[in-house]
Amino acid sequence: EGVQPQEYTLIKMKVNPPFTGKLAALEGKNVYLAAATLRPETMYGQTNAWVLPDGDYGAFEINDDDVFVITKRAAMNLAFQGGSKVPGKPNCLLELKGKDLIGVALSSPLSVNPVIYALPMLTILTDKGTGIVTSVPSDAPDDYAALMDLKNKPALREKLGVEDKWVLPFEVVPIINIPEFGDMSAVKVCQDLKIKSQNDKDKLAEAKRLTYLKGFLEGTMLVGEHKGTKVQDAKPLLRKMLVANGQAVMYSE
Ligand code: A2H
Repeated sequence: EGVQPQEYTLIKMKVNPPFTGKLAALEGKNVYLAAATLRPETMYGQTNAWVLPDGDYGAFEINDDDVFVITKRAAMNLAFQGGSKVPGKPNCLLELKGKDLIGVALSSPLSVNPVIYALPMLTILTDKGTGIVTSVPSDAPDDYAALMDLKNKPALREKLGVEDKWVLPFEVVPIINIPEFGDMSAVKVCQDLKIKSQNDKDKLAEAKRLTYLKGFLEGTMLVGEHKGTKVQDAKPLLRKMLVANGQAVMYSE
């Protein structure tokens, strides 16, 4: 972890009923996969959520209404930031593996896709954020590479227990223009660098380096209520709106 605290927005991706498998124990509760993002203004382009299949997660009581599925480590941090009934003491209702979450249907704030699914990503770190990542393949090279892995490799879908209908209907959504990279910067940079999979670590780091700062400084919103405004202006407004509407909470570590 860095020296400076990182401020994330936790996006509340609501689990849609019916609750099946292990999640059945949570039936009747407001359960969310809480995804840590630095880019709340990109939420229009969500196509899925990412979980680590072998990762350890829990369903934690955040307050009287909400249950968040996150890592234990994140629940502990959140419990010191107002995200628990008893300060500093997270209450785990149910332990889960990432595998238990694959295929769960979600409604996520701002997404142009009304229903998206939790899918496996093998490069998720369990010591960063919540261990849940929301996927915006238009603007995040990691997300684009991992989505293409699942779309283009039926054997990988089979191995990871991913059904076609959770992946194949979802197209990359143009949401931000960056003059140098067009309307889907992650797609362009992944293609330019010939990134072949989510495991192309060095190339993905380079892709992120190329797009990240430019997106913030030179990006313009193509969609939503701040269409036409700069990313750097839209970002704080959308973050504030999501938090005020109860669709997100702030989290730092
Ligand atoms: B970002 P930083 Cl559109 N493991 O959100 C791996 N990656 C994780 C993670 C974890 N445990 N937790 C969060 N992340 C991702 C959106 C996005 C992000 C866009 C573009 C770039 C981007 C949609 N995915 O991040 O190391 C999340 O993906 C580029 C770095 O703390 C989060 O923001 O800087 C970002 O990494 C946080 O990474």
